[in-house]
Amino acid sequence: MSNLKTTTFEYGANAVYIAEMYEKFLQDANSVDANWKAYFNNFKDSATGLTKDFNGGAWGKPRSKVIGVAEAVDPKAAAAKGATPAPKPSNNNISQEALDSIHAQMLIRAYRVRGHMIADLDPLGLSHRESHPELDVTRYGFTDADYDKEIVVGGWLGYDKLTLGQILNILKQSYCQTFAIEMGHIQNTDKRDWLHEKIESTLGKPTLNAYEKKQVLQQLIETVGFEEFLQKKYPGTKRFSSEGGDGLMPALFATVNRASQLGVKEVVLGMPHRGRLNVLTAFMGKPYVAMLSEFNGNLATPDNINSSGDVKYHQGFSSDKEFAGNMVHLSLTSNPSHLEAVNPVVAGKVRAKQDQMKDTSRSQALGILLHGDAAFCGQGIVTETLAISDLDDYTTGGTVHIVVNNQVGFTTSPKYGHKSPYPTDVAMMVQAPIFHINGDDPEAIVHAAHIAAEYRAEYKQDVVIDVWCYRKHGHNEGDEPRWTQPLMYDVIDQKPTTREVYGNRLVEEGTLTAEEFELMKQAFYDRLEEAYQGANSYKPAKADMLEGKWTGIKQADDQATKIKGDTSVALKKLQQVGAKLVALPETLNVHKGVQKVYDNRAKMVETGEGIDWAFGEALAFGTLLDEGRPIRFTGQDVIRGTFSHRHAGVWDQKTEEIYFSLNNISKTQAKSEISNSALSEFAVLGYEYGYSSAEPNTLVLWEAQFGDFVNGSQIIIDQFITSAEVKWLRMSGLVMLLPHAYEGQGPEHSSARLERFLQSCAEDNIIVANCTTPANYFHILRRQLHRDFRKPLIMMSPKSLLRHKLAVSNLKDMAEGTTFHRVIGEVDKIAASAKVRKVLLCSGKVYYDLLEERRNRKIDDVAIIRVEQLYPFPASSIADELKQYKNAEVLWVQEEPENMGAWTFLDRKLEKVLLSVDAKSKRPTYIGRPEAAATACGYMKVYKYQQDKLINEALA
Ligand SMILES: Cc1ncc(C[n+]2csc(CCOP(=O)(O)OP(=O)(O)O)c2C)c(N)n1
Repeated sequence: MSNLKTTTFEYGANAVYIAEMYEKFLQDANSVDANWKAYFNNFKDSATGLTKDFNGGAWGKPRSKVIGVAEAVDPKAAAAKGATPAPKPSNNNISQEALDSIHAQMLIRAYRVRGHMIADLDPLGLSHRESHPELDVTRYGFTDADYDKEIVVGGWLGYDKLTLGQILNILKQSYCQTFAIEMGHIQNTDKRDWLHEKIESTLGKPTLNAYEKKQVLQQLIETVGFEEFLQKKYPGTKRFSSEGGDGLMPALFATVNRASQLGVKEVVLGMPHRGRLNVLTAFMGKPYVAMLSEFNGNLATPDNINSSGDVKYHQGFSSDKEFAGNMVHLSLTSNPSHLEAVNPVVAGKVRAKQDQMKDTSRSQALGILLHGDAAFCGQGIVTETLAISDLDDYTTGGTVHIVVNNQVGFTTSPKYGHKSPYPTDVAMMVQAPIFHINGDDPEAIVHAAHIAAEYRAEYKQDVVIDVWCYRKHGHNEGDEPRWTQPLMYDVIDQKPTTREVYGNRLVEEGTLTAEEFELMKQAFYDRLEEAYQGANSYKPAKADMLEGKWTGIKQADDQATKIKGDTSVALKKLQQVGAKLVALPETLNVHKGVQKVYDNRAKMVETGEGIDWAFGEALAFGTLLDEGRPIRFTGQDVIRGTFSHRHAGVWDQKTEEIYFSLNNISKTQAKSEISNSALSEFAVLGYEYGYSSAEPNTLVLWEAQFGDFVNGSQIIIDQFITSAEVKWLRMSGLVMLLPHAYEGQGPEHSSARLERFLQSCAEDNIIVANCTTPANYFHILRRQLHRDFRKPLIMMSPKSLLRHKLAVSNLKDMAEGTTFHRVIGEVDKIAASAKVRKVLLCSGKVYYDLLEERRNRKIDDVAIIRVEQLYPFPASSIADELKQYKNAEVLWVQEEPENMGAWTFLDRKLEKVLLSVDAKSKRPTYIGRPEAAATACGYMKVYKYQQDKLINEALA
């Protein structure tokens, strides 16, 4: 005890801290925490008060010297010497009453910050929650004898004075029972004060009336009852039961109830496997009969829908449901097994809904994410999504996170996953309040959920509710958990369900009778039995994929992707939009270099010629905006453009304000949101995908800094972008711009791994293109919104071509009568087709290398055909071209190594085309770099040698 005394409040640094705070208070009373303010106010004028004490009283020195004293005390040196207690300063001038009061304040602060460390959180009682030294009253100069002593608390919770015993009682009830909170990491005083007030004024408990308590019990009855029913009827079938973690259901209901009272009309949810079947039914309202029909092995979608489907515990669902008397649209996002990958997708969807509702205060659409404890602390996407959660262009006004902390991940105990007591520390990075709740106390869960929803509504930031629970069975119902957690399961085996725990509690307190409890359980069981009887004859209702915002959009049939779409724009309109795009306000202080770019663009508009890639893109955007179709475009450095080519926004050189001419085309235009993203691929791409999956009428684009970095978001590509439509009947018109070309910049600045996208191509799932002209780029961008279906577009986009003198188009290539070309045939005047010796098929930048060299060498018997769209594979257009050159040798030329690029995707397809046109050449010949492990070499000299070689071979 004497050692503790050395750091008690009235010594050293704490004294300085309080003196400084008092100084701050004297300068501006509002600059200190509300409790301190009340406290200082209370004492300021008193004869024994702090004004005197701090201005030459207890410590007897003005502020600057107090700091000097603090600096003179070297805690490290003191520790080395054996930590002899510092001499106690004289308290001659500070009254015992004032000291007690200050000590009590320190104690209150300690409980607010550390109270969770001794809270009763583990329903299994296995985690050893020790007492915490900072919560020991002796540390603050009190002894057991002081419990009845009255202490001035300066208006805290409306009291002037409370006994130490009363103070401790309030603090323990508020912070140390089944409800606890971590908030010491929140730096904003208002937010902390808000939380203190909410929690202390309620002593950490909600006031629920009998009806509300029965509702909570009903939720548990449905959750536990459904799992028990499934276990009985389908023993051994994988369902990732919620049992042990059933508190997730009151958490969801309470969050949405309170959120709906605060104005939320749409909720987008994301969650993993655990408890999902229950969330789908009991919370989302998917009929039990539909779920049981799937358990019987029937399809989840009607027969006429083209879907390869997914397992039950990945399925999404939407419904309209009443919460606390308010209608709320719920949407549970389909998700893959890949834990946490759905997080940014949900956030992007929420943002899209907010934009649709013009909900700029972000109070009408809310995201709720459920997490497993192991996944939440382990998966990097959690961090990335949190990191973007409060950025202007990504915020959704706060996500409510519910961690179903069952204290195990598959077979792995928490000690292998995180060192701290909680799996939630990652959320501290955004200063989210983190509630820790004992999952066996549903009322504590409800309380946390209410406060979380209120906090989110008030501060528009993320909040975390960590529900400590357990997993009744193994990872799935067929798994034996006792192999790896034998002691834990000894305890779990003895545990009554949360339903029994809470039901019995309500019976004991007289809220309902034991018979009523039994009847409630039986009634639900009867409901399930009825659904079970109907499950075999159940026919799934029509798929909901094309309702609401998607009305008018169709699922593409196998011919649909051949439709060109009306992508041309009248020349006059192009000139008019172009003129607006190049006009910069006179008051804008434009950088010389940027002015030159805009002057050049002005010339392009004037002459209608020489339109480069960036301006072709601007015209596509501008004309879509002019038609009332919004643009959302993000990625790293996209405003200026990685290659200094885009300059979509122009920075005022004096104010750093950014001017977007795209938003100044006309009064009736739609708005573009073009913004530089955080340095993330995984979360940002996931977010933009999510946005596009909720909004079919906005052109949503994401650009990688270099295409090479796209693999940081591989899960989003594999699990969502390329497969969501067939798995979950969810479309997206997202555009991915991936700078890709071999230009001697080394293995990480050359390849967007085109081959990987092509390998994923089937069932017309995505569009993969590598275009060569600004006009074709213009058309393919516009085509994204000008067809009646949506498909993700993966664009290999250019680097050196951005400034290539040949890679230009004319306005008339975008005007009346023009369209996107999936294949572009020979453009030069070469020998008659019968005399053509070789046909070079290629895609992207290598085309210009071949063209220039062919012109240099004045070769006229080699034709070059560009495949601008690689997938859906334009077999008939290629055939039309090849028909002209039936006697020629046909080569596929690429820059990538033979095991990369388009070659392995195309060779068999080209073979079929050659067969179909009865060409002499039966197979295409490969020209390109030899197979390689690294995408590209690291030496310019080697690059040039390789590049010359492949061009030589092609033209030989
Ligand atoms: C990204 C990813 N890696 C690995 C897995 C395999 N896996 C499925 S569940 C699971 C354990 C999850 O533990 P936790 O997050 O605590 O959730 P719980 O199953 O305990 O509810 C693992 C490792 C996965 N689904 N996703």
